[in-house]
Amino acid sequence: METFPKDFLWGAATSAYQVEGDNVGADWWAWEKDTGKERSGRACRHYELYERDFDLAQSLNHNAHRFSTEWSRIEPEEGIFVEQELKHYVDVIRCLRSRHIEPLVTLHHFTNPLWFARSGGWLAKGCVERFLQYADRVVRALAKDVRYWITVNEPTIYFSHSYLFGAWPPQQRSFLRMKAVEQHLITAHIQAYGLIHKIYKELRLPEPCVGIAQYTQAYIPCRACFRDKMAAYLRDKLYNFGFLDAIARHSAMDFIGVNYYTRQVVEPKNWGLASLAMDVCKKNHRPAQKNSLDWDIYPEGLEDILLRLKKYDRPAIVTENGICTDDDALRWGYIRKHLKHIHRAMGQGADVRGYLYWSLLDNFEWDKGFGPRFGLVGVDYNTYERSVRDSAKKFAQVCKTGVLEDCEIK
Ligand code: GCO
Repeated sequence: METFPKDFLWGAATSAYQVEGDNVGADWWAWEKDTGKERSGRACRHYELYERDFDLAQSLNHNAHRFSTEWSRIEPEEGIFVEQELKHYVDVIRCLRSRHIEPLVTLHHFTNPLWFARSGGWLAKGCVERFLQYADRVVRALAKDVRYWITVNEPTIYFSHSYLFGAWPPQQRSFLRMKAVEQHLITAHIQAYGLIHKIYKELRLPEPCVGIAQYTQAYIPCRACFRDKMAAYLRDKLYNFGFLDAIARHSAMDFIGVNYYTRQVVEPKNWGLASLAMDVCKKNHRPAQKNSLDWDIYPEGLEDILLRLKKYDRPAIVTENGICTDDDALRWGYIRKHLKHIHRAMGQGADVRGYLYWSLLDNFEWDKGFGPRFGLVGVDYNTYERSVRDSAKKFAQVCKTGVLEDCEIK
């Protein structure tokens, strides 16, 4: 039996574009249309249904909820801020607070306004200033009721998918452009960190907690050979810790948001840079249970990551951990195993303050569309009816008591 601290944050996470619906001003909206990708459309209609969704979160004993503000709603044209949309997010936060749920707000979760993308996006000169102008308006509007801010969600996933792999808009395939975007995102975070603290001081509010949500995964050498071990070491250093090291050098983080799902079994075909950076084992030498996107389930990797994050001497919050599956018993097993490994890490000195399951709702899984179902709460995309899964009810018991009972798990 594992017991978590009384003040542990328990809940779930979403992102605006994936759940709200009708984010017509975003770069993703145009990209889906132009490329014939599955459309996000009305998503889960969370923009209209958020009160009912937060009633469900409250009924599931969540005391925290992470969501993002949609930049393209708030600033549909450069310099034009829509008060009504800022008011919407004020209402969202009031709704959470009235249900005793702590809001954790993400400013950038993969999507950009179309005007920003057309002005060169995160490659353009002035991109950081544009982001800071948006951040300034949002933080000033919401500061009174928000303690936790996440400036950028998974910067490494964003710049690799959008500027190196060419998988996401603007579908660039350039190492140098990716590095330029990485640098702009590092600068944007550092300056947003300072801006948020300045605003709270101006408004005479208690200090906020500002960080990023860092995508992490376990890199496991497929064979005990030097090449596989070297590649796994390099990916871990660059992909898991590179961005964090950069912002830590500027002391620009009050906590570390940790997103963790899976592992990567590393097996470079040759000594080429691309092979060392990206090749994985495709022969299933290390079989494991998997989610519906074929990602290995590897909870021990989260324990290792949390222990190695101690070097930053900052508290961690697991800001995303979840499984897309049609087998809800597997979902509960996934949650339990990861909570067990978080607790083991805490027992070895990791300062973990919370766990937010990805996701509260089934939602739009980017270029994978609506197929993968991550939600504690299922969504019927025809009727928008919600259905609370058994795993959500089991997790609710842990959220209520802070105790993870021993039990048979899949
Ligand atoms: C991410 C994003 C989420 C995803 C989730 C499942 O981590 O990629 O934060 O938007 O939907 O991780 O892939």
